[in-house]
Amino acid sequence: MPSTTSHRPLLLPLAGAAALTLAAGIAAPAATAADRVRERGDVVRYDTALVPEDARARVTATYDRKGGTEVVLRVRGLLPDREYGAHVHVNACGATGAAAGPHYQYVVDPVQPSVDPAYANPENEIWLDFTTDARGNAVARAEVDWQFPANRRAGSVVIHAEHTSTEPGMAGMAGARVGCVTAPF
Ligand SMILES: [Cu+2]
Repeated sequence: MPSTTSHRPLLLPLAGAAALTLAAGIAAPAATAADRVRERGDVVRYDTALVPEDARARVTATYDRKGGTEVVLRVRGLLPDREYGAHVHVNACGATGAAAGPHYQYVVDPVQPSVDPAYANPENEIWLDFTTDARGNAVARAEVDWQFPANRRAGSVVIHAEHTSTEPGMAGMAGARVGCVTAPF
């Protein structure tokens, strides 16, 4: 099933009324202070038991003046009272969970796949684990003290079957990729 998320305009409030549309294949512009990126849409489903048909997600990234990034993930319509893992991944969502590529790392681990907690940690990656409420909804928020370089953006938020491990040798692992939301970071 193709991604049903749409690329919405990226608004640059400090650059006057300029609005840049992110088109496929065109690199995103450098984030500058107080930029904000929003994406809302259906979740691409890889596990239809863990991600019901009408699941929805919204991703907001805010780039602050101090060089930090805050990402908020809001999900609706997942299974109730359940733990999921979630991270920002390198590529946009695709037909399979693997298409999103590895976790986005600010400092890239020379050893891939990266399971070294020195690299696979929530300061160097963006982790958005959540536990749904009785209605299957949740909000996750992550803050890091860096921003995506203009020539190396991230592409998606992948939802996983389990919360994320921090154990050496398993760091960053969170079970199967069950869903994905493309986001124009
Ligand atoms: Cu992940």
